[in-house]
Amino acid sequence: MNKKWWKESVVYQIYPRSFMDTTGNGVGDIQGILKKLDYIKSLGVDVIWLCPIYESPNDDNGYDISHYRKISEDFGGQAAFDVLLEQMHQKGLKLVMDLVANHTSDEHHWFQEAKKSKDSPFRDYYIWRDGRNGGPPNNWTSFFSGSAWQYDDTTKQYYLHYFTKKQPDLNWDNPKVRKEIFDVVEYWFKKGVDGFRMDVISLISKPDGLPDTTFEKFQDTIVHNYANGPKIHQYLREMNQEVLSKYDIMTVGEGPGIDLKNGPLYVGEDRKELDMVFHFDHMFIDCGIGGKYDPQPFTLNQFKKVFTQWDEALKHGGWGSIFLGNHDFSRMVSRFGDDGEYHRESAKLLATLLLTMRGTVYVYQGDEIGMTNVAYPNISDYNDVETLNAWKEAEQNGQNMNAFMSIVHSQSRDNARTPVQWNDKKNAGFSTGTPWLRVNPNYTRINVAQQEEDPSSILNFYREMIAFRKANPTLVYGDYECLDGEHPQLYVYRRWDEEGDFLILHNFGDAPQTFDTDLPEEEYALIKSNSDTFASEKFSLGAWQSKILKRS
Ligand code: ISL
Repeated sequence: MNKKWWKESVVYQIYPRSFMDTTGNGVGDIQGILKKLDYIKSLGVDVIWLCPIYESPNDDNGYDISHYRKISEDFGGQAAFDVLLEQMHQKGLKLVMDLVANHTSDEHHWFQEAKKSKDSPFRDYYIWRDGRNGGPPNNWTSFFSGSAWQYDDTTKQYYLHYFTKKQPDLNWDNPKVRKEIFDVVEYWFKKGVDGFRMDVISLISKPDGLPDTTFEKFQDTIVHNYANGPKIHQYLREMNQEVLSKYDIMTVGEGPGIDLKNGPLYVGEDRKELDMVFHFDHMFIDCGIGGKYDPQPFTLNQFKKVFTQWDEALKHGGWGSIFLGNHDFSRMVSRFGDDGEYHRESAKLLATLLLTMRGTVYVYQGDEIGMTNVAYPNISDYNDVETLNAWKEAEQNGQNMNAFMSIVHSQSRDNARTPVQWNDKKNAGFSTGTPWLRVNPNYTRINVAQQEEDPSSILNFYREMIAFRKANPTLVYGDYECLDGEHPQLYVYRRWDEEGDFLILHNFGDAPQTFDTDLPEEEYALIKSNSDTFASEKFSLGAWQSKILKRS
């Protein structure tokens, strides 16, 4: 297996609006990140991935970019950014930016020009079609509810938008568009940026003829109509050849619709496209026919299977990304752990899982202290456009809105966007003003300051686990095998190479469990656990306990 710095890295993801506000306007900023750089460094991570900080009207909180080369003044502008990059590099931290190139904001000057007339030199930067029978050109729906087409009165055509109507999709079939984007990427590399996370990169090549979808389940429409279009690999190779290959950087493509079959095509080392992708097989695990807002129960075995199958799919010449949450999903401890009685244990269990898997590890801000989902009482407390649109649609469909509110509580992206809980003071120490999104009321209990003081906190466990992974490259590169034989509550796997042989056991539940195995218990030593107080037999686990055993 080829060794690379980005394979060994632990990445810390920052959603800047919610990280730390230094101006008192209620919105996080770059100065806030600067203030907390030593904290981030103290976790032992290597890379920071910053969600978009470019100029944007914020219809989708920065994922609608109106200027690719300008840092938003809301976040402190270019000057603050330059200081951040310099200080990060001085501290040995790398910076990965977010490239949102499937779409722009409708306020980007390309779109402003494009919509003026059918003859605009920028018209072909976007995807315009005539309507069909007095309605949109096809039956596609947006990720954020409603039609994926918006009628434009000036030129009497529709434009395509997979996300909000303020996020028109770029036309990557136009070589000028590709050139523009490659130039943007190069611009940031020249400034010293160390890589890109590429937003919905799987969607950039549109299918020939934009055919109607025939699928009932939105997930299927994504896979078959929106993602992995006919020229996707051509465009990624082109980007690699033109820009990426010239720099020592890392790339991670975000990909709805990336699955076990096509995943290796994006990241195969010999294919010269991307280094890694984020697939969503475990993130969409609870989506029903109606998608994310139609949640369905899932089993631990489904969850384990995702990790096991992806490891298998990428082990020959590819590389994975290991994450359990980000700014688009509910909090990992609320979703895959227990945010009640076993909050501490289960958050540590999930940390153990993240940091003992093969792949590059991504930790989302706040997960290192076990931040949980929030449950705002009113829909007006929510900000996320996906949530608000889903709410409107449910109302129009006559759904029971009390029941829908509990779906919002479990599914809303705002669960992950509440301000970081720094201390138990006003607004959790995030801002002296009014936070753009209300702080989770549990900040008095769950916060960084309190966990700094507690040697057995979740925070200190993350530090230990990150250091442990760094000290044991077997956990980065070594082989993986799942050994629990589809146990409904245990997840047990082996990680090994010439240097070490680890057995990692997790109990995803309250009832104590014993791993039934022929492995020789006497040859194993307990190296680490998320709890000292539970089961002492090596292959036995208390509620939400994890153990790392090493074979002699
Ligand atoms: O958030 C999702 C499910 O709730 C995903 O479907 C998400 O929309 C998809 O993974 C794409 O996400 C990315 O692009 C969006 C942006 O809103 C997300 O924040 C971003 O991560 C459009 O740019």
